[in-house]
Amino acid sequence: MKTDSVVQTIPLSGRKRSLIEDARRDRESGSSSPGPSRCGDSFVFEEEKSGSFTIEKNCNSTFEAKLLHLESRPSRKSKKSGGDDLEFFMRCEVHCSDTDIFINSLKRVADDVRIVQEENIPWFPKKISDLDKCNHLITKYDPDLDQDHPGFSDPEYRKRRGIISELAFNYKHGDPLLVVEYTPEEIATWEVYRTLNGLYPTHACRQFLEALGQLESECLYGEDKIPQLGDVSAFLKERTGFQLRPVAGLLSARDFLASLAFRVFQCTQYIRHPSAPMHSPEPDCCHELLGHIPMLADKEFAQFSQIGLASLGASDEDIEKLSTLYWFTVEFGLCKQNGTVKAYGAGLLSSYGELLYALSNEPQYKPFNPAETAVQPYQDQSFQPVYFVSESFEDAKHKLRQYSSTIQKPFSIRYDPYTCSMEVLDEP
Ligand code: HBI
Ligand code: NLE
Ligand code: FE
Repeated sequence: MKTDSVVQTIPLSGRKRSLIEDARRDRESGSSSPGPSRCGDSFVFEEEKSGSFTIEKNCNSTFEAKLLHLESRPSRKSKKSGGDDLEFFMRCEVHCSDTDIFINSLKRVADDVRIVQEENIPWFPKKISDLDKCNHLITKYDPDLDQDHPGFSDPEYRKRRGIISELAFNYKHGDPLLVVEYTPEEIATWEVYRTLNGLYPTHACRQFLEALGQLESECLYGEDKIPQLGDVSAFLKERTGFQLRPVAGLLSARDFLASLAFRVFQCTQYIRHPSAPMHSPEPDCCHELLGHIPMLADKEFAQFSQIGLASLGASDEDIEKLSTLYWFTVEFGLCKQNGTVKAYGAGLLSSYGELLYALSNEPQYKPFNPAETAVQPYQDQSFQPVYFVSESFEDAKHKLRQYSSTIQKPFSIRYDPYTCSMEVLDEP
């Protein structure tokens, strides 16, 4: 049977309201008396069995609607006016040929009926294990496919990448993060850490320096070994609740942003090619460990993951804008601190070349303003032509939050940290 899923908002008042309230109370207490309850002459609402009901149309033909969810809340209008009207949210499944008659039937008993066709909302993960389905890779700057990748003509490097990618492909939520035994050549590439460390005191923001100090004093970071994802994930979990999962490369922006909503950071485990240690257009473990991890240990910065919540179920257009915002903040953001400009973007903090460039007087600076930043064209193969400077780190967070709240969606979402799942509230 082809069905439409329909969500209704029904601000009801007076006698009409008690109709559905009674029906629900009966169902909850299990004392539902079978048989139609009558309201006026034209509408019969029969509680048939839990989870489904029958509406009689024109008094002689009936159709079925499956009631998936019923919830009442004080109506927004009456909250303002001091009244006591309720809004009802119903999620129903009805046969597509019955949708119109079903809606018309409801309109006869409700002051107002608004409808959301659920098919228009892109799928999104509702619980943390759903992230196992968020693994759509984009094949950009791939050592197997892109001739410009420094690893393209290095079969050893490609083979190694393949092995490490397998770990990510096989990973399921809850699995332990596997240790990678890095080779001496890979550990030699980790030299970027020592080089960057020379720039951080003058170029990185305060929050970054604090977290890096902790990572070093807990012996998680050092010059002679590449940190392991499992250890780093445990460190973050204690501080901000963030955890890592391995990823084989660049994910689609939708999948990448969605995981942030669950405070899960998708983290690559392979390392860049030794021939280009100072800048890589793609993420690698140097970028994640040096750029992202220290920032994710900061409580306020972790709240930036709000951008992930905003992305759930958003349109492709909004995903593109959120992804651009992410790009110019989390990846390439600058902020003012004590009268000077510092870097907080991970793409800067993991690239010696771009960190120097971004804080030289060469590039153009613009003040961070989400509506403008969201449509700024960006460069993902080389240095950015423009960087956005926030008044302060806190200011960027507030502006981003404000922007996220303007994204139109027919529902709102709350993250329940106890169950690591999304509560979706219909809001037509
Ligand atoms: N995937 N693994 C990975 N890492 C990223 O930083 C990343 C991504 N996919 C998309 C993406 N970043 C950008 O589109 C962000 O702007 C969202
Ligand atoms: N350009 C960064 C680096 O070299 O570390 C990586 C950016 C990934 C988006
Ligand atoms: Fe990144």
